[in-house]
Amino acid sequence: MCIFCDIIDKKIPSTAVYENDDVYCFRDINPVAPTHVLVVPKKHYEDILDLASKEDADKVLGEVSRAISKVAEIDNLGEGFRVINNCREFGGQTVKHIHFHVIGGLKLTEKMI
Ligand code: DGP
Repeated sequence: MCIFCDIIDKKIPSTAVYENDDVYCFRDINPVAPTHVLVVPKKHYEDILDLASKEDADKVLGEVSRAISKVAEIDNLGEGFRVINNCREFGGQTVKHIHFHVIGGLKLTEKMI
């Protein structure tokens, strides 16, 4: 059972921002900024290392980058934003279905790395 697969299948409600055949983008349940959207490939990959080992990695990452651009357009993030992918336990990943946090809507001052 995967909570993001259930969200993608609309078994669990979410607030959609953008969707196409390959990705689903919805608002994070615990937003840390005015925009906090999760960009999620519809096909299940556990994390970025799992995806990288698959043949369709290039296509999926291309779709992710285009979806991020759509989200930025929809939420007026032209001045900038941050994209975060947490990978596995030490990266702080809690949901084991690859996803990219798009965070923005204010000036992000804290440099984490
Ligand atoms: P991560 O820690 O990188 O695995 O981020 C998982 C994110 O998923 C976290 O910011 C909260 C969000 N999240 C978890 N469950 C749900 C849910 O049921 N709905 C929505 N919209 N977001 C969720």
